[in-house]
Amino acid sequence: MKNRMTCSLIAAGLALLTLPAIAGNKDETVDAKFNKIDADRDGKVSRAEFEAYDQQKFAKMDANADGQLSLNELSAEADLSNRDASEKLKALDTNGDGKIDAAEHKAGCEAKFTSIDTDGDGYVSQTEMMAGHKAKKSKN
Ligand SMILES: [Ca+2]
Ligand SMILES: [Ca+2]
Ligand SMILES: [Ca+2]
Repeated sequence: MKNRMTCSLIAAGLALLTLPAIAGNKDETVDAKFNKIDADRDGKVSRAEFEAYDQQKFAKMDANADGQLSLNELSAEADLSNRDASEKLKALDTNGDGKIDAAEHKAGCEAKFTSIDTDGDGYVSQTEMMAGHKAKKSKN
């Protein structure tokens, strides 16, 4: 798994976006989350499903509906420590304005999908999601 370090780090940072309440919990949560994302229930998460879920997440986190996620919105909704939230913000805020806009969020989501889809078949299986989750946890 060491050669997956880079992927894991990316996944770790980005996974926080769609793992709002997952800190310190167990695999059932990944299960539940997977089922939520897998809208057509075919047992795998397509990129479209993943992005749809992420967009919902974004809208939900964007408390003041300005189309951007501030550090406060990130830490509030994602239930992150301030440090984690600011790390995530730094990772996704590619234009450096201190907020995550929809495009940045989507880019992060795509990168995350790619990093989690370790066999590159264009779908995230439950196993892959679990592995991504573990990678995140081992970082924390
Ligand atoms: Ca599916
Ligand atoms: Ca930005
Ligand atoms: Ca896959």
